[in-house]
Amino acid sequence: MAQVLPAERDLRRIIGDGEGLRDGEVEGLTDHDLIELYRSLVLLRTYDERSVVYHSQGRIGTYAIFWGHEAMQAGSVYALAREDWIFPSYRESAIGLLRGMPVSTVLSWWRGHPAGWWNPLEHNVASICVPIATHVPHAAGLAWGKRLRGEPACAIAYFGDGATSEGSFHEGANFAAVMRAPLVLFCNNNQWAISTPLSAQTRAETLADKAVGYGMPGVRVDGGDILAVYEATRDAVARARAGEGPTFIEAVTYRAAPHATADDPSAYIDLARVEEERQRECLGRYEGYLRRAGLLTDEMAASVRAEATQRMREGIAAAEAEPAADVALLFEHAFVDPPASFAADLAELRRILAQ
Ligand SMILES: Cc1ncc(C[n+]2csc(CCOP(=O)(O)OP(=O)(O)O)c2C)c(N)n1
Ligand SMILES: [Mg+2]
Repeated sequence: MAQVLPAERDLRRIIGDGEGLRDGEVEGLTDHDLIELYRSLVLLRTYDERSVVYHSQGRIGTYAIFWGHEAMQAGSVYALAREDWIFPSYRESAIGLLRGMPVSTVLSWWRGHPAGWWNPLEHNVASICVPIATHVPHAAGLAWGKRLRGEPACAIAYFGDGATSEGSFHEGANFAAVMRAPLVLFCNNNQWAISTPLSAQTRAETLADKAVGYGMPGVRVDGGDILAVYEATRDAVARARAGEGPTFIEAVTYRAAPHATADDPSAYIDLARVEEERQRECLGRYEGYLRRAGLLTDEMAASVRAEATQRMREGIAAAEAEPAADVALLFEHAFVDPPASFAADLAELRRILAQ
């Protein structure tokens, strides 16, 4: 039966600190892989920073910032195969970019425009889930379906520390374990659920301990270490493909940005602690690792960043070029046989909007 061994309570880590703590290596990763991981990290960081600017310019709506969470997203996605399914929460809104989704699609989602809806089959990326943890049973069901069909694909569901207190998390995790569904439960433990700290969320010593109750392995990893995240996810995916069922990964970090653009954390957070975390952010740590390994120069870093910025510029321009959606959309797709009143309601709405 699964147990969280005391040794597993320590955070898995690969990246050193450039001083006393030595850099490790991940077996099987080539220099090319290390640079691809870097590109993903920069793309997500650039997406996030630009989105905060676009929000302040009134070009996108309320936005859930993921600054400092990029290593968890880029590292874990790199461990997946193209046929594996990704179930994101709002915190991973741009994760589809790592599967080739256009920037304009994700920005359109944050603009509340239908161009932001995508067909999940196109990239094997499910819709962005906002109701906390409700996608965990969906991911478990899809993974179980893959197993029943004898297909090798697995699924990964992303959620936060707060989500582990939700009924849907429990249902999904238990179901996946009982059915030995090929699922990776990826918890971004940023230690806050808006203003609720982890200490008020659970009495468990670690979130990974919860895995024991479901009979699955629980692993704790440094969420700011892209290589450790990659390795932990690769192990979990290998278990899933081998028919051994789900794994719970607790990636530990600290939320160093507001929950969203509508939040003011100064009302509840220790800003000195936030500043400390910002100094340890994941992109800088990985750049340090690559530089120490002789794989990254200033010119390369600047060109990867410029390429990502250019993609964002083109993405926002394309999103803003979308014609406004027709209001008929409000009435469509709700009923197979729409009530007769809909036609009159739509006519009324058009009349008001035309005024
Ligand atoms: C079912 C449900 N309840 C409440 C909310 C409101 N809400 C939005 S984000 C959030 C906090 C979630 O925290 P966590 O799971 O730690 O994820 P994080 O935002 O830190 O990534 C809450 C309670 C919601 N979206 N869905
Ligand atoms: Mg959280």
